[in-house]
Amino acid sequence: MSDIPMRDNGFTGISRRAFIAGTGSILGLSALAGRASAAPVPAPVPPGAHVPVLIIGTGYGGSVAALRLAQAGVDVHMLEMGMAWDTPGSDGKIFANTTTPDYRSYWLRTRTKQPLSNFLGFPLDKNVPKHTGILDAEEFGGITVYQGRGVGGGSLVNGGMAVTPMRERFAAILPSVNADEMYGTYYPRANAGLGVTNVDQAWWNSVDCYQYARVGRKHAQRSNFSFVFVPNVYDWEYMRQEVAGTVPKSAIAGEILYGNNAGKKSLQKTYLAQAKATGRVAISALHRVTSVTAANGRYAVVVEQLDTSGNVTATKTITADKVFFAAGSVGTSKLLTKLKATGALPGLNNEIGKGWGDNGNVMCGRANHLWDATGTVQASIPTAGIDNWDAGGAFAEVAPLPTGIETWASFYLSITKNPHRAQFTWNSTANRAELNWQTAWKQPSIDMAKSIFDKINAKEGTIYRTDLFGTYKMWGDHLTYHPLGGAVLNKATDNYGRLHGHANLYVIDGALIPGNTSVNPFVTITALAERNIDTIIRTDFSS
Ligand code: FAE
Repeated sequence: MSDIPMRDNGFTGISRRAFIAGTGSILGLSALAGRASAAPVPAPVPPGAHVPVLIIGTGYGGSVAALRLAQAGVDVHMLEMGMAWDTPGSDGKIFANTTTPDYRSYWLRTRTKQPLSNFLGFPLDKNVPKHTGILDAEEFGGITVYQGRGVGGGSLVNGGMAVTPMRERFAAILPSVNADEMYGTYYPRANAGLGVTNVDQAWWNSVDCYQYARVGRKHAQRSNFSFVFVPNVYDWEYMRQEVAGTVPKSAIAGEILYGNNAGKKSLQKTYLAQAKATGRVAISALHRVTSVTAANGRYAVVVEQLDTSGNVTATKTITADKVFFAAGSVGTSKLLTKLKATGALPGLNNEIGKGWGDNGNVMCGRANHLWDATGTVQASIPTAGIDNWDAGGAFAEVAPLPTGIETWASFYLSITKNPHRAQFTWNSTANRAELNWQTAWKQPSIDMAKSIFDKINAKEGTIYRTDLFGTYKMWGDHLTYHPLGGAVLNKATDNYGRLHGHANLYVIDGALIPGNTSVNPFVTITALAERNIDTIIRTDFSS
C-alpha cells in the first residue's frame, strides 16, 4: 500500500498552526469532530457507559491519541490496567528507590525479578508483598519482557533516553512511512511534546555523577568508536539543583526503574497533563480490558476493575464507537491474538501477532582497572551511547549502575540489529497468548555487542563482569526493555494503524513497529503516533 503524500497535511480548512496551538483552539475544532462540547464519561467508567472513543492503555501511543483527539474536540476515555501513581506511600514518596524495591515496585509478584539479578556473587532478589506495582517482568518461554504499569505506561520506569534514529537508518525501521514527513514534522513534534532536551556538556564534564559516563567515553574513544551524546526528558536544571543539594535528590539518588519522584518528565507531566487540561479526557486506572467485540456498529468492551492486590472487583461492559489499542507491543498483541483466535473480532487478518522483536536488547558489564573508578554516585539518567551500528550492528547505551558504592564496573545496554522475529499465538487450553521467542535467538545480539566490547576489553586489558546476571554469566540475554511489533504497520493494519477487517479499530503503539528502531524506541513510537493520528483525525473524524 502506498503512502499518502501529506506535505501539507493540515486538517481540512484549519491550519496546522491552529492545531498545534493546542487547547486554546479546541472550540474552533469541535465542528471538525462534529460533536458538541460535552463532559466526558467520568472515571472510573460506570458499567454500561457509552463513549465515542476508548483508548486501551496510557503509554506513548495512547497519550498522543488522547491529546490530539481531545484538541480536535473529541471526548476520550482511557482505560489503564495499572495504578494512577498520584498518591505517596507511607514514606512520603510515590515511587520506591531502585536500590530498595518494595510493594510498589513489581506488578503482582511476590518476589522481585531485578534485571541485574546478582552482584559480587550475591543474589539481589527479595520477597515483596503482591501489589499492582509499577514494573512488570512478564515472562514468556524464552524471554522476560519488562514493561511499565500505570498511568503513563513505560514513561514511568524508563531511562528517558529520547533518541531520534539517524535518518539514513529510517527506511529499515518503518519502510512504508515517508521519511521526509517524519523528520520534517512528526519527530520534531514528538520531541517538543515529550520535552526532550540535551545535557549541557560542560556541566556533564564537571560533575561526579557522570564520572561513569566519562569513563565510558574514554574507553570508547580509545578504541576509535563513535561516542554520541543522546537527548533525554529529564529536567537538567533540577539535576543541577540535586547536585548542588538544594532540592530532594532523585536521579542522583538512583531513582528510575521503579519510578522517579522528581525530575523526569514522564507522560503524566507532558502529553497526559495537556490531555487532561482539555477537559475532554478521563482515565480509569486499575481497569484491564479483556475483550472487544463488534456489536451493532459499535464495539462492546469488557473491562475488569482491579484492586491493588490484583483481585477483580467488578466486570463491566462499555460500548465505544471507536477503539484505539495502545496497550503496548505485548499488551496490544496479546489482546488482538486472543480476539482473532476466539472469534471476537473474526475479520482481523493473519498478520496479527507477527513481526515481534526485542529491539536486539542485550546487557553486559566490564570490570575496569582500579584507576578507572566509575563513582559512588551515578546519575540514573543515561546521556550517551557508543554507535557501531553500521560496522557491527550495535548501539550501546552507556548505562548507570547506581549501587551507592564504587564498583569499578562499566555497564551497557546494547541495541542490536537482531534479525529474529517472534509470533504470538493463542493457547486455548491455557487460555493465554504465548510468544515463541527462543533464548538462543539472542546470540546474534551478543555477537554484535561483542563487536564493541571485545575490542574495548582488548585495548584496555579488561574483562567482562560475570557476576551481574547470575553466577558466571557474562550476558544479560534473558530480557528486553524494548518490545516492538505484533501488529505491524501496513500489514496487520493499513499504513496509518487502522486494523484490517473491522472499521473504527486502530493500533497506535509500539506494536506497529516491526521489531527494531536501531536506538531506544519511545521517540519513534511517539512520532509515529503523531503521524497516524493526524491522518486519522482528518479522515475518520470529519463529519
Ligand atoms: P507502553 O508505554 O508500554 O504503554 C502501554 C500501557 O497499556 C501500559 O501502561 C499498560 O499497563 C497498559 N495496558 C496493557 N494491557 C492493558 C489492558 N489489557 N488493559 C488496560 N491497559 C493495558 O506502550 N525507551 C526509550 O526510548 N528510552 C529509554 O531510556 C527507555 N528505557 C526503558 C527502561 C525500562 C526499564 C523499560 C521497561 C523500558 C524502557 N524503554 C525506553 C522502552 C519504552 O518505555 C517503551 O518502548 C514504551 O513505553 C512503549 O510505548 P507504548 O505506547 O507502545
